[in-house]
Amino acid sequence: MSRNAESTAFRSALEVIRAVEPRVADAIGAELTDQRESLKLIASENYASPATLLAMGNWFSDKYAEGTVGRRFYAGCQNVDTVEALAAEHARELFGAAHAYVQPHSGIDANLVAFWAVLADRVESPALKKAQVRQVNDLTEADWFALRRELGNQRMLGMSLDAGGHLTHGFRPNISGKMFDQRSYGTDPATGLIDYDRVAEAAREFKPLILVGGYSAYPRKVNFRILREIADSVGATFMVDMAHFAGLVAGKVFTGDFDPVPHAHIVTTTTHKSLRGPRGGMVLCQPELADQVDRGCPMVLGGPLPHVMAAKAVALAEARRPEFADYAQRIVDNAQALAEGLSRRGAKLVTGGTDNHLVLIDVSGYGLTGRQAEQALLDSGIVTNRNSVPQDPNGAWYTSGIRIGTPALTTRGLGTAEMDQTAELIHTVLTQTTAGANADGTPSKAKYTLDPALADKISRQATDLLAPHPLYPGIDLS
Ligand code: DSN
Repeated sequence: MSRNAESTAFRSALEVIRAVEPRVADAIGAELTDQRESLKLIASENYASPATLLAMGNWFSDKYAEGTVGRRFYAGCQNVDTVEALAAEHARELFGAAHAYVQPHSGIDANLVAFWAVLADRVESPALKKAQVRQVNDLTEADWFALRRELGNQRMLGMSLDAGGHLTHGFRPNISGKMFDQRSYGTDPATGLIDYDRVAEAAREFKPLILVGGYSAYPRKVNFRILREIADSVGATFMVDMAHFAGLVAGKVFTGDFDPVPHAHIVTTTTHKSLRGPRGGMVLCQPELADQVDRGCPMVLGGPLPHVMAAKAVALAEARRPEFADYAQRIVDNAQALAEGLSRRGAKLVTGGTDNHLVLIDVSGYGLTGRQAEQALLDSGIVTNRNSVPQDPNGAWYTSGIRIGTPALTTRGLGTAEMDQTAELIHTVLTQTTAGANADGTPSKAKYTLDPALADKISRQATDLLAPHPLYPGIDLS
């Protein structure tokens, strides 16, 4: 692709936008500058290709397409059918999945579709059957009570939020914790690792309808074969949320016991994290759940986003290329180099290291909360996010951890030597930041002191580190 074509496409788009609302065009331009200049270490972010971005900016956005390919509630969906079928085909081929549903707008939406599908498939209910065949108007008062009871009393066992699970894996205040009677499994306090015997014990006691595997902040591989055996031993449906590590599955870095697709009944993901596609979600499943999954819209989701499905098709086609496997391996090599560099300098890491794309620093070792560390790093041009660590004494708002990940910097082309330099920058900021105090002298969980001259110096060093690896080198908006 000629660089000229990319520049022309984005420049022209901004010119058209600027003619209507120049402040939006300016903000889009400013976002590119910010992304180019910051050391982006947010483990769940990435940079989609220009082709993926452009596939979203068009008239597919204007089309309603409730239903699925060939079975729509609106006329004129032939072109939406083309892109949805292509995205699903690429997803099936890439992951070796029996069925792919590419409509979810986000990872949370994908999880809700999965919960719906499992409930609809597993919960025997005449009332539910009526609801599914769209005889909702025929439901009696007694049917409605039955529906609520039958759908509302099911159990979910997932990884706890502070151990690295996601909000939607049964965190009590989340919708998943309201839909299901929930229990969570954590990690071994000594090693920080999942203790599969404890998961099996919890499953035997609790007898969940759904066992959820997967995480947002666990820096290790998960053995999905063992989790499936646990699910089978109690008759649970095994669901995996692979949103964070889908790129590592796609790139065949996680294979065998560590690839969830052959082991789980149903797998959900986002498409924009390590998979490097557009912002969105997706569900892969075994054939027996396919019909229910395909009812995601309109049973759970609003109208699909055809422009995003077009971009999913483009990104998934990219992920099927051999170079994506190389990219996925480099993500992990970089994360391990970053972990090693931090550890060598004295940082305390949850589980002591990583074998995926993310590293979790326990910043209590620096005398800071996650919030103080996140802000001090941001002042220094390093973008991360605070995150709970297992058994976190500071809760989910202030936290005691910083989660960092390598998918974005790896896309820019940074390698292991630069990860060591990144570790040095992070360690310097965290050692030079001191926790502040409240007006009454008590320790503050938010205030901190960092010499602005040092923050500026680190920021310049971060920019220097990025300079040889320009973001979107083919796009010149000047
Ligand atoms: N927000 C995503 C993350 O940062 O991990 C999960 O939903």
